[in-house]
Parts: sequence; structure tokens; C-alpha cells
Amino acid sequence: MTIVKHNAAIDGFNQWTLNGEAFSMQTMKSLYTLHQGRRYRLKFRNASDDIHPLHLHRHRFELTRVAGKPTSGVIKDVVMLGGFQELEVDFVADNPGMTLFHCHQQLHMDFGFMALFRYA
Ligand SMILES: [Cu+2]
Repeated sequence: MTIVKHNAAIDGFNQWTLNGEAFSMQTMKSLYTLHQGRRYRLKFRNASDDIHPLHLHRHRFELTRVAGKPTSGVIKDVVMLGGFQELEVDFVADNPGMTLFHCHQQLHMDFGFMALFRYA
């Protein structure tokens, strides 16, 4: 998931896109479909200089790579992604229902930095 900042794109506020998509509160479109019981890896590339506290609702994830360094055993539901940093986490789809992923900075959420996961 590539995170991009579009400077002053919405009435002077920065807009955020995840893989080119800004979340829309109007359509509430889910971008990713999960299958219950499967393990998924999310790979993040922060193409901005901002720090993002990434949060996945209703699930826990394991850090598998932080800034190029492999790791295991650290279980979280929020993780800080540094400016221009890369990060990988694994999680098991073990809690059916609509699941929101977002940056925990309110101004980032409000201007696109959210993604909705749904179960098949
Ligand atoms: Cu953010």
C-alpha cells in the first residue's frame, strides 16, 4: 500500500491516497476483500514525510519488517510508520465484519487516509 500526500489538493488541505485511492465518505466503498481464516500481509510504503499511526480495527497484527529489518513476535493494532519508511505486518482475518483501516491523525483520516476491508 503506497501512501501519497497531495499537497493542498482539497480547498488548501492535503489529500491522502492509498494506492491512488482517497477514501470517500459518500460511497463508503470497500477496497479489499478478506476471507475468514486466511493470513494476510500488508506492505506499506510511506511516500510522504509525515509520520502515520496506522490502525487496523477489530484485528491484531504482527510486525514482520520495519524499515527493511525483519522482525517477529510483536503484536499490535497500531503502529507508527515513519516518514518515507516501509513496514510490513501480518494479520489473520479472524473477526468477520466491516473493518476500517486508517491513519490515526484526524486530519489525515478526514482527507482520504482510510480503507475499508470487508469479508467475502
Ligand atoms: Cu497519517
